[in-house]
Amino acid sequence: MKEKILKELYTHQGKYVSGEELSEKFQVSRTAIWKHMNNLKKQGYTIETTHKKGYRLVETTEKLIKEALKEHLETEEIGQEILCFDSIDSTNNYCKKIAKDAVHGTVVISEEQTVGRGRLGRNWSSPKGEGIWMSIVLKPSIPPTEGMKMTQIAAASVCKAIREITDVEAYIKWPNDIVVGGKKVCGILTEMAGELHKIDYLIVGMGINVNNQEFPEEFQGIATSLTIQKGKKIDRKTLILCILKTFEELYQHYICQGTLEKTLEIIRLYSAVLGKTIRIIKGEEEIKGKVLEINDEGLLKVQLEDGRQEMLISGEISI
Ligand code: BT5
Repeated sequence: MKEKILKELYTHQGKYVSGEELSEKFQVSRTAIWKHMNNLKKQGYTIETTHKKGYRLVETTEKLIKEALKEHLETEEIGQEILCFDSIDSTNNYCKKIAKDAVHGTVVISEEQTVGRGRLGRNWSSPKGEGIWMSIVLKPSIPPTEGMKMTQIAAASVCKAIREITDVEAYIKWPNDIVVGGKKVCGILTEMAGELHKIDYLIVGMGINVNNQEFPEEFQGIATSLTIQKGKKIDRKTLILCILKTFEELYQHYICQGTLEKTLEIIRLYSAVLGKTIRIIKGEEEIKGKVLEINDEGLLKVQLEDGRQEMLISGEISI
């Protein structure tokens, strides 16, 4: 019911809808409508109420609304189903729960995550309303060994979209970070379920610091946000729409052509590591190497200090 009322308010595009009209349409009492409105307000929606005219949804940049996203979506498969939450443990966790029955391309977004996750069980700070905490369910017919290419497609789309929408000079720190001025503005977490030769589904989670003004002490010095870089607020909706559109273009190119060519063009152009000397962290051990290339499979070719060359498939590096 809450969803239906919200949709009705949204389709009136900022104009008033009377309680009577709503109660007739949905066959519930006006008191029930009033209670639903109060609940929506508690969830953060700005709904103006006047005695004579009824209710009006004020669209603000403060809150992501499914209908508003869907109205401007320019994709065929990614985001045909969108679920927006006020608070959730983790959008990746939620995707896992629904993945079996979810349609390919389902997008889950939450205003906050209470247990946002990074790789290897690390924590991902996801404060309310400040970032884009979003996951996509994918069901491609590709072998599991190719699954990690989705991280590259996601990284390329987020980086390109940030540049297009905000003009912030974002770079890709292989394999799963987007950085600005050496600090992390986005992290990507790709998870996979399936058998040895077949993927059941993939979940690509993106955490983007958009309007954060500050960070917990532990992340100061390593994290930044688009607002901090740009000096003004960024509209999350516009950025999400651009990310989904770019993701779909790169994804479809990869699925149809079987190559990462388009993605790699972006990854190489905006690489934060190509040609640089990096530290490769392998458990307790740390070795230095110079990045020679990102090959056609998206692997990192590194020249180690002892003269050997190594191909990194994924993992932990620092610049
Ligand atoms: C990542 O892991 O960078 C992947 C982050 C993925 C988050 C998204 S949000 C939507 C979806 N749902 C989830 O639950 N997760 C995904 P990793 O490379 O392991 O980096 C984690 C490290 O980044 C932490 O150990 C912190 O040091 C740092 N960190 C945590 N929160 C941060 C933030 N908001 N901004 C920048 N750095 C952060």
